[in-house]
Amino acid sequence: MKRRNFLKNSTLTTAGMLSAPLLASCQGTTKKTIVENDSTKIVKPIAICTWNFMNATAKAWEVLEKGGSSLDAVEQGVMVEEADLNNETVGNGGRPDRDGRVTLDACIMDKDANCGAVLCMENIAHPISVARKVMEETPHVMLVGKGAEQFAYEQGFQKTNLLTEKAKKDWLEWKKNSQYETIINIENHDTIGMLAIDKNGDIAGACTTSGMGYKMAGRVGDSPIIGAGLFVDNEVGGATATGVGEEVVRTVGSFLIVELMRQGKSPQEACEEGVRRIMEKNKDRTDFQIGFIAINKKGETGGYCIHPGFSYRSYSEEGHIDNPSDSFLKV
Ligand code: SD4
Repeated sequence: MKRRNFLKNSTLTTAGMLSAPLLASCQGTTKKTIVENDSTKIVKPIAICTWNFMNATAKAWEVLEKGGSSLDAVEQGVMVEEADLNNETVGNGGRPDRDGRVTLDACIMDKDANCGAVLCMENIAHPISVARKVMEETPHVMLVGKGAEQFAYEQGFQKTNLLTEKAKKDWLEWKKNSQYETIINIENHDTIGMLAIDKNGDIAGACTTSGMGYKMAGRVGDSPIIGAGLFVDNEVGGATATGVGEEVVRTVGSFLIVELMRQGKSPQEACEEGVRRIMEKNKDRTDFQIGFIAINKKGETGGYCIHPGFSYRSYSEEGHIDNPSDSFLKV
């Protein structure tokens, strides 16, 4: 039974046990609340994404403006970055692992808490669309590696060489020292996580990445993990992350932020608390970046990060805006 129906039915059952006068007053209140909620329901279509990916939010807004769903908006929005060969942290053109293989991670989540993800998948240019197919065409949430790739071919996706000449050259250069450090570009374009609200007030989210450059073979971060790199609850809001995935996984960051919003925090306050929790577990460490963004049902947004330099893009009727994010560390 859908949760709403369950709540509705349990309200009716409870009402059956109440005395007539009390029932009358309860019904009156309930009805009024419903009417008030309906008449004051604020629907603010908006798309936001990690970093200043303006082409991605422009695409998402194009979908929303035409009345499209938040799910289509986030998928098509992040696809822009997956296709951009100059973006070295997402999709085609992403940096390979230490063995020279480009392995991609992505996940997507809709208004009904349906979700799909692909992890460590090679040779497919749009992992977000494969993640959506996992969500819509299989009984599963996650497909990994060869299985994800095979599923993608079965769904009609084409095999694509994702290692560009530039990425290959940089990797060969890196191999000279093969220093394994989880270096995240603090101020450069990075993983894209996107959240959107459509004209019905429904929220969806998507997150896609090539992960850490020169990572160990098989390494997967937070980005395709529902609850870590992305979480949406259509009754509350959504959150998504960029940065050192291991730290986001340890605190189940995006889920935490949505739960904090459920408890009454604004998206901004929730993102700040999310970063604080991570820093509490890393008292002696400042050598990594994480940025969270969040949106609530009213279309209010927030973003917060560890190091200065992170921002998030938003596109709504209020405009197409780059929102510099405040940071835990000030320099
Ligand atoms: C990861 N969160 O794989 C990603 C990294 C990231 O581009 O944001 N990088 O851990």
